[in-house]
Amino acid sequence: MRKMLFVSLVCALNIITNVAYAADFTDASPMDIALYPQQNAIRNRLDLSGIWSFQLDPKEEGEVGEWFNGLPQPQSIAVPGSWNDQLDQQHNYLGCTWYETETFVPTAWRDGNEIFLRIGSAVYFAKVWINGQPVGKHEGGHLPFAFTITDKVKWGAKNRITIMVENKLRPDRVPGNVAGGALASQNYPNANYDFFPYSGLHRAVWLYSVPKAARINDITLTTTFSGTVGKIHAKVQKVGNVSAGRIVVADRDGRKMEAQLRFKGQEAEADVQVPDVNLWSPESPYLYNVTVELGGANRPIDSYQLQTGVRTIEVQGDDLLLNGKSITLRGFGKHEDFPIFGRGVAQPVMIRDFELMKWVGANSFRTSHYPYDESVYEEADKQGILIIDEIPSVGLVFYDDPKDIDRRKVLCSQYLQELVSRDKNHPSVIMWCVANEPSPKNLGSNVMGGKNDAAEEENRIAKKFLGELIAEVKQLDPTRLATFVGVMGGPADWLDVCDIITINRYYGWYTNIGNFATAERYFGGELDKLHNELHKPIVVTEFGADAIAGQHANEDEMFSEEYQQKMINAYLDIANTKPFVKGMMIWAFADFRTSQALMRVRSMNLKGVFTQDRRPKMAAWLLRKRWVEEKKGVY
Ligand code: GCB
Repeated sequence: MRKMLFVSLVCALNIITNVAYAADFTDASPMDIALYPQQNAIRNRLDLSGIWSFQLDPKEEGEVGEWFNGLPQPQSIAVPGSWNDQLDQQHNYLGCTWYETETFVPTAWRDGNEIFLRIGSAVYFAKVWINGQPVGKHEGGHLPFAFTITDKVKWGAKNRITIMVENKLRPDRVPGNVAGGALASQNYPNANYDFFPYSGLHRAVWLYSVPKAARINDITLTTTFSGTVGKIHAKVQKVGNVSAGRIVVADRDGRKMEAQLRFKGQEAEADVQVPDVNLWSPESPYLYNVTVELGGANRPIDSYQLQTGVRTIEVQGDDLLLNGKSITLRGFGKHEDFPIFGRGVAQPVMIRDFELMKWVGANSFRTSHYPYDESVYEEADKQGILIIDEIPSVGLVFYDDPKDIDRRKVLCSQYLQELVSRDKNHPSVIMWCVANEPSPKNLGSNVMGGKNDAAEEENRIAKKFLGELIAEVKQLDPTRLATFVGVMGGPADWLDVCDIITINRYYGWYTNIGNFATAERYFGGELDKLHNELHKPIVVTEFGADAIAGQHANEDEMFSEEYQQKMINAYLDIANTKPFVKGMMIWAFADFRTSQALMRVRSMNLKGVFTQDRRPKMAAWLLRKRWVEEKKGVY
């Protein structure tokens, strides 16, 4: 009896305290992540990557127990990095966890600065404390969030930073799981997506300082050209009381072009003309150095440097045009995935991936199924690789609890704002992708794309949901293309809202198994049918087959390297006969970890043309032959 009373008292306390805490946590604002932390003559940054203290909290007692004042039984963990494979026996743990580190904030930052804490990615939900005081919360992984912490910093002493992170799979989350859906018992952990639900602080955590009185808050660069003259249009948002500034563009030879910024309110716009412009393209990824300054030229109050390329991207009729010239995407869908690191930033792997993409002659990839680390986009800018940039909206359905659907919509809109805010100045990003394979309830019976299997109400909800996301992202950024990726067997008319049709197809793998002739006929037939219906260029964003590295057999035997190679070759040949196909992206670049499931031997998706440790399978050599040596057709 006494014990029961104690339990209910703890519960009551728990509820009251949670309510009190909830009131103290502000949501992160997408505006605060527009400019990546930068070290320059005025701004400072401190990377807090390293070994942090960590504690699992399966009973969720940390908030009541005030673990934000110090973890009771910490163990070590590396940040960035997923927790799942760093800890013993916790591979499948997705519940509550606590991260803690301590740091001095440099005294030199004290006067005249606003101090921010920026978290590169916390999968999936995070709450943040500084020195035991609540700072803010954020939902959704793979995108950064930042909070100002100036009034909470202790100067001349260590500051404790505490972050609670959990990754519970729920139907009102994106991504999450499907409530009671067919997949509910078919994989473990029960994610509604085909990659392992790695969890934790996956990217760097930064402290950074910016001038307090007046500072640059956001810079949006857009580019066009006419003949040999390029134009860089800058829209600058600031905070504080300063009325002038400037933008300076420098080319590789040090030639400088400049325009003044005259603020009306907190915004200014300016055009910089670039004579004899070097356009940015995969063949020549020419980058200009851009400096934006506030205040007088001799003693700027704030300054920010970035790089941009002058390029345009558009769809005209059946064509995809980069700088007004037809371009075909040759590339991959990828994942951020590596043994032990999980989904944590692994920069040597990232550099290796760019080397291998160049080695096979690829010019593009999709950030399936979530935005990648910022360093990936910087590298793509430098190396001339085109990116389809996707938010983490995989596994969407439109037939379950309307409250969950509404919540998913709010989250997708938030992700789009954060994504565009973060990535809008990268020339490599040519397309925003608002979802991967949103699916009707009765997916599957419709392989040739004819019959529409979604119920009328479901259709209405799905089209509104997807149409609004496309409209939102186009409003945030009218200079790039917008799409979502269509699932095999899904309703073709949902795709109508996209600027360009992007589809995933698996004839010869999930259907027509082993029967190449039928698979090829269906694939070619469906491409024609979609084109006749939608009259837009098509990019096949996924196609492929699992191959166990080292497994050799006849070409018609699944899971062999020969089967994978033959299938990829056949798809590329078919696409070559269809001028409206403007891209072929193989699924996947490298093998990657998934939840446990019957179709996932070793808990891996083996559709990589490279193994998880980046060794080429036969299919990689095929691509190199086609794309680098023979340049067969466009593929
Ligand atoms: C798909 C999904 C991708 C999966 C892939 C597969 O359509 O977009 O996430 O991994 O199929 O291999 O089944």
